[in-house]
Amino acid sequence: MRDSSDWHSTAYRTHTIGQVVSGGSKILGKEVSIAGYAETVRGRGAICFLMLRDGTGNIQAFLKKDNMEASIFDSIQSATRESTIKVTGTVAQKRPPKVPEGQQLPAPEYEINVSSGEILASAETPLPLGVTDDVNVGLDVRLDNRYLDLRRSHVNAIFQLRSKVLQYGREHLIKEGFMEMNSPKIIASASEGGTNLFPMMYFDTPAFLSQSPQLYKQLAVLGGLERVFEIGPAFRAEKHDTYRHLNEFISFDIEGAWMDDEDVMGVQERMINHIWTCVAEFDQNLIDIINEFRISQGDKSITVEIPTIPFPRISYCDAIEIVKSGGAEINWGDDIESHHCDIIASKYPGFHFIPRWPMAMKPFYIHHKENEKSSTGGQLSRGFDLNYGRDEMTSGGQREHRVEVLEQNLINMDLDPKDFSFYTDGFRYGAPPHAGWGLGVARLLMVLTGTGNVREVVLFPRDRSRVTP
Ligand code: AMO
Repeated sequence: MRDSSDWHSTAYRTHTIGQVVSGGSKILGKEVSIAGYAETVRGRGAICFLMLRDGTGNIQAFLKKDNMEASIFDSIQSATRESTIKVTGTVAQKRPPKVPEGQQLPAPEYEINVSSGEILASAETPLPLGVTDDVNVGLDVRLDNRYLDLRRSHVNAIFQLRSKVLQYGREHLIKEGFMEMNSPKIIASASEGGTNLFPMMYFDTPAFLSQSPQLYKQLAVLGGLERVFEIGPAFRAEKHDTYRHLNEFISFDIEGAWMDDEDVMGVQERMINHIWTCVAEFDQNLIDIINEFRISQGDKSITVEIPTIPFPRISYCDAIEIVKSGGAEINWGDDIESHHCDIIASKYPGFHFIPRWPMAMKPFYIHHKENEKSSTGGQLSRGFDLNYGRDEMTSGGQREHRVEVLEQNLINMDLDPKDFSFYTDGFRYGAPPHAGWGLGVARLLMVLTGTGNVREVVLFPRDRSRVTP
């Protein structure tokens, strides 16, 4: 049965349901095997209609007791919803619906006239949440049963879109000369501050889970891999319990030699523009599925508006003035918090960069030019954020490549250069000026899909109260 020259064909099916639905005219009358989840099982006596769904679509299978082994018919007829079933039969065209005279017939639909089948695994009842029927359950129940939640079409569409976003991002960076790398996730010292590390024992040595690939992507660039990117997990032992924080998240990072902050902001906006352009061109079907659900819930539908580039750049100093003129209290040197971002976003509603933060607010690895000061004399850095609405999507910047300044930065931030010698030593033998950024994948997807919580776009989120499934 398996046709090894066609990847659709496996041990359990000759065709996907999508192939039969869209290509039925080419295989009309042919015998096929399909497999999927039982959405509904209807019919009485010697006739049964089984609606089967796989990852590519759904189709009706028609079973007649006279046409098959009675015990198989009986087992399928009594199958519970979401049980997995394989059926074999011929492809038939469904009887076209009656339409008023003069009106065009809809495109032909196909079904399977079943001759044999098999229950692959029975589903227990009741289901903890509705898959095809719209039963309102809370996010916690959904996450506890993510494997079922994922079978709902709009949830499935979100994760297909997530995969596409990563694919388009990758494609774009490779086109711009970046190569993919992987950094260790077990590390010896903090890159993003020492308070939010998850400690662990690495045999007899204390170690931590990595907060970001920061120091390693820089070492790769120092070693001559001029343009690198990584899509990988980052772990933060933050006690936040918000819609945008997780304790494990996927960070999409780049680092490039001979580049400054403005260069990598350019990479970022071109990449986001490319992702949105591709989604608009190739993935409207997924957006439609998400919108169908949103509309059923009374939510506004989403449209993929391709952001124009360049994104606005609002320097930190200007951002502070905008926040002040919006009536909020803030001083130079303060963090720009969500309610401040709302004021900025009312003026700049799409993606916008906030470059040139005060050096004292940025990590030790960020570069500063000694002559770049605020009007009150505060030292500015080459660090930036990318924001959308009230949320930070990305942090990045040009990096400090002068080893003596780097060591002084560590001291200024009460860190011991000795703890970072594995990193600072990489700068002793000639270091190219370089820059990069780290983008929170879930936050970007929250924008694209219009969801209000990163947990909606992360398969198995890890937060303070959740470590399973
Ligand atoms: P930063 O710590 O700002 O910078 O992280 C980069 C981006 O990662 C996302 N992010 C998070 N997402 C979900 N939950 C969290 N707890 C969380 N923390 C951060 C955000 C954020 O903008 N090394 C630098 C990057 C660089 O300079 O290259 C860094 O990690 O979207």
